[in-house]
Amino acid sequence: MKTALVLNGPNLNLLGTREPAVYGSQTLADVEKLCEAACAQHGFTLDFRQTNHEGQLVDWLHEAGRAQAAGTLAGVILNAGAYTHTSVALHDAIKGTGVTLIELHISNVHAREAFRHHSYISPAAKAVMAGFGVKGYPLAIAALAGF
Ligand code: CA2
Repeated sequence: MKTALVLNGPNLNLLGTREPAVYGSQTLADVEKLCEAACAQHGFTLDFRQTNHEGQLVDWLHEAGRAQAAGTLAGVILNAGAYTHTSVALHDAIKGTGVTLIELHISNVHAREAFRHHSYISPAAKAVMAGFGVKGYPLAIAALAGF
């Protein structure tokens, strides 16, 4: 059984505690449960992680690249949070590993502040999802199953 790796970046541990109009009221633990159910449906094992540190995300992407090369990983769903808009290092890690990756945002970043309109992740991603709320996570897992 292949693994779906779901990586969450900075401040996503605060989900459900503030800004419910933007991000909804579900917590990251609730999101993990949604992902568990989607993985059970699509025959994946779930590996669900969150970090507030850019270098940790880079290390996890390298690990994902090795797992994909070994045939044990279906792909990565990455909500890089604010690093989406700043991180050349994440862009390079995705390109450098060749990992199959879906960029995901809970909110529609294009309907928000101008500084959220640019993504360093998008040019390196296989697909991009934004604005589906936390339901985007199970949708992205279903999409991984279709690749
Ligand atoms: O819409 C998304 O998923 C974002 O990736 C979330 C990031 C934001 O910087 C991106 O522009 C879009 C922010 C995550 C922080 O989430 C919080 C949730 C509740 C309370 C405080 C922060």
